[in-house]
Amino acid sequence: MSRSQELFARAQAVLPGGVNSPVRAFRAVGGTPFFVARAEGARLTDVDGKTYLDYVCSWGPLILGHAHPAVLGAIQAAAANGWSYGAPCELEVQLAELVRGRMPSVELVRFVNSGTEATMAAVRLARAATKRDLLLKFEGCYHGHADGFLVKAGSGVATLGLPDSPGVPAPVAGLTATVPFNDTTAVEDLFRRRGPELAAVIVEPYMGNAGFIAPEPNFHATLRSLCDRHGALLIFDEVMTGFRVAAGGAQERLKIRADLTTLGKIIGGGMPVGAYGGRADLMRLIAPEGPVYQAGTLSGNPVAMAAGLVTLRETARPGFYETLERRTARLVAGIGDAARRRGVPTATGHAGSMWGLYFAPGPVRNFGQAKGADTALFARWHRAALARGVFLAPSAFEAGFVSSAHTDADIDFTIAQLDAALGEARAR
Ligand code: KE4
Repeated sequence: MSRSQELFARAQAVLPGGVNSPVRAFRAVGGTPFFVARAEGARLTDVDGKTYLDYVCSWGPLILGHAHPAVLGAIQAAAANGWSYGAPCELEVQLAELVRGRMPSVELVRFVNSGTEATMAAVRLARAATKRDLLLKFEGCYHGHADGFLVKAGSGVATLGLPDSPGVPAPVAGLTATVPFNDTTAVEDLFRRRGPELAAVIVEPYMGNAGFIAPEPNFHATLRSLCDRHGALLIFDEVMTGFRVAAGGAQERLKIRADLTTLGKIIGGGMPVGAYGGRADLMRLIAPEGPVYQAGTLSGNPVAMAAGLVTLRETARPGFYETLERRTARLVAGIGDAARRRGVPTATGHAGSMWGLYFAPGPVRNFGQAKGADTALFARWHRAALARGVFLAPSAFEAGFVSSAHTDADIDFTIAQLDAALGEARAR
């Protein structure tokens, strides 16, 4: 029995499913999850000494790779000054100013401790500002695990094939309408039927919780104009895409101004940080300036702020995003070419260093089509890749990431190993 297997057995005696987040349990791909001993750069090393090239990157936060020296130094320096004050500190202001500088639509911002907190608060704010209750989300999008979002959600909910989720009261679920991503006709129809009830539309600008699905050219412009016409707010959930798909996030890439934006992952550099922000007239409704309540014991803590600050500053270096996108494009093209040479129908996509692949003829434009992909083949491919030292997200309904620690040689190695892994997966 390996150390990971021993630890997983122990973990299952004290943690539901042996994990602290469902997708980590490898339920969709089989086998025992490896337990990590340490991580550095683009690599994870497990407790049995095996090393993996990491394309999960902690599900997005680690755009610089693991244990980046500058981030480590910032965390150590901040911690040396104490690590939670329960009172304001300059680091919070610095990170807020940096976020606003990179995302001009975010005129004011509030830091919280996770993406879920950020989206929860943004929807509460939208409902307060519009005095309406109905929320529109898209099938397969995942906005965290707050009750109202667990309706046809992506990520772990899709991975485990769960019904939306028990424990969400029907009246709450009833306040969330869903339509397929990229389906402007369905959106227009919903606005026609229920526009006066709609507080907000919340959307992942690029879908990263059902694999990777890009928006079609007119999709977001249609959302923007429908929201304007009907008095609803547009919330861009950029927890994953923020500072990942471009220096200014998806809203810079798509040239769409959201009313509210939610952030997470990269802005904490691997420490627990979420944020919501946007139009000043909306954000000024948030307590203590306004009546909409939201709070958090550890919000804005100096260590997390320091990690986020240094991470974002590092991404501001000249050519940072261009290099990441070039490497990601090479990776995706390499895998796609290998699959085609093997006669395996494959649909690939990427935006910046966020990427995905479906074993399906494609194009995949919504969650319904994503669910038609060959997930059994994906599971066999995942296991064969892991044996070859490449760690992909353990679900066909998750996006992959490339960090600035991944070198061109790593990309070449990965393409070769994933090609061989596909050959093995097909043979079974
Ligand atoms: P957290 O509460 O997990 O920090 O953020 C929730 C969230 C909100 N919005 C988007 C677009 C997200 O992608 C997420 C979280 N993403 C998943 C990965 N697909 C987190 C990984 C996990 O749940 O273990």
